[in-house]
This record gives sequence, C-alpha cells and structure tokens, in this order.
Amino acid sequence: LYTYFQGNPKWPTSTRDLKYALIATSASTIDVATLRDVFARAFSRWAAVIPMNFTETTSTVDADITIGFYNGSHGDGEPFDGPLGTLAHAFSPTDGRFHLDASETWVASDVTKSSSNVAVDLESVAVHEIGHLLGLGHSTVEDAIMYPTLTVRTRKVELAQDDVSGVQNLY
Ligand code: TQI
Ligand code: CA
Ligand code: ZN
Ligand code: ZN
Repeated sequence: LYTYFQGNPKWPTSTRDLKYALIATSASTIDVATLRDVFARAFSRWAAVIPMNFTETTSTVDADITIGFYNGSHGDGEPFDGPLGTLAHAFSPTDGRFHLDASETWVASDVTKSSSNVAVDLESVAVHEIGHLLGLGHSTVEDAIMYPTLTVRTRKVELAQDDVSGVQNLY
C-alpha cells in the first residue's frame, strides 16, 4: 500500500499547473536536450492520472520544481555519496527541490540492461522522485514505482495501480 508524508502535504488546489526548471545540468553527462525529454516523459506519466499539468520553464523564479545534478555536499545537509548508494532525493510538497547525484552513471534510454553494471536508469529514478515531489512516500507493493528498492540495470517507469490510487486519493 502507498503512503504519504507526515501530515499529508500536497500542492494546493490552486496549483494545477506545476512548472519545473532544470537549474543545474553542467555536472550531468547527459546532454540537456535528452534530459528535457526524459523529465518530460517522467512527468507525463503522473499527469496522465491526476488533474495536474507539468510544464518546463527556463525561468527559475517561476519554477515550482527545480531539478539539478550535484556532487557531494550541495547545501541542503544531505550530501551525495559517490557512485551508487543514494542516487537522488526529492523533498515533500511544496518544497519542490529534486536533486540527482552527478557521480552516478546515468543512462537515458532502455539500453540500461546491456550497458555497465553500475548504470542507473534516469527515467526510473525521475518517476520515483516525482512521486515524492507530489507527496507520496514509499509503498509496500513490490511493483509500485514508490517501492523503496530499485535493482540497478532495470527500468521501471510504468505506474502501478497502487501508485495511481495513492496519487489520485491525494489530488
Ligand atoms: N533516494 C531515496 C529515495 O528517493 C531518498 C529517500 C529515502 C527519501 N527516504 C525517503 C526521499 C523518503 C523521500 C522520502 O527513496 S535513493 C529509489 C528506490 C532512491 C531510491 O537514491 O535511495 C529510487 C532513488 F525506490 F528504488 F529505492 C530512486 Cl527509484
Ligand atoms: Ca550516490
Ligand atoms: Zn539535495
Ligand atoms: Zn523514495
């Protein structure tokens, strides 16, 4: 079963069009056009099931959600730890920060399985972290996107019924 953060924080009903900005991409090994594509796909999976739209903005002041790649300590008291371990983290509503560990071997396609044994599928992690950005905690259902284990070299991007129920009961 799905969970929420303590106090069930969520984006207010007045915010049905969430804007996101890629604010720190220089530490990423994936080009910005590909990043745009992957994040747009990841957001659209959630937008398909709730009355919410996600649009990219290049203006950081307009952005509700900011996405960036960082190495080690990056100012929020939750330093990244080099390859594997923590891959990314996102804060609960309505913080909007989504950080990725720049030291991971990120891949942006379904070649995950055939590439290096430490490659991490960016879209899978993005779909999971967007769940956190929307207010979902971890799920006990193994095929849920919000289940707190991701096998390296696997791709998991389709919402399970449990993820859909969780987010629909919130929005
Ligand atoms: N990052 C953890 C995660 O996103 C950070 C975290 C732990 C967290 N507990 C939290 C974030 C509670 C919000 C609320 O779960 S991670 C997975 C998964 C990570 C883990 O790098 O360990 C995915 C990132 F689910 F597979 F374990 C993405 Cl998909
Ligand atoms: Ca790491
Ligand atoms: Zn961070
Ligand atoms: Zn998580």
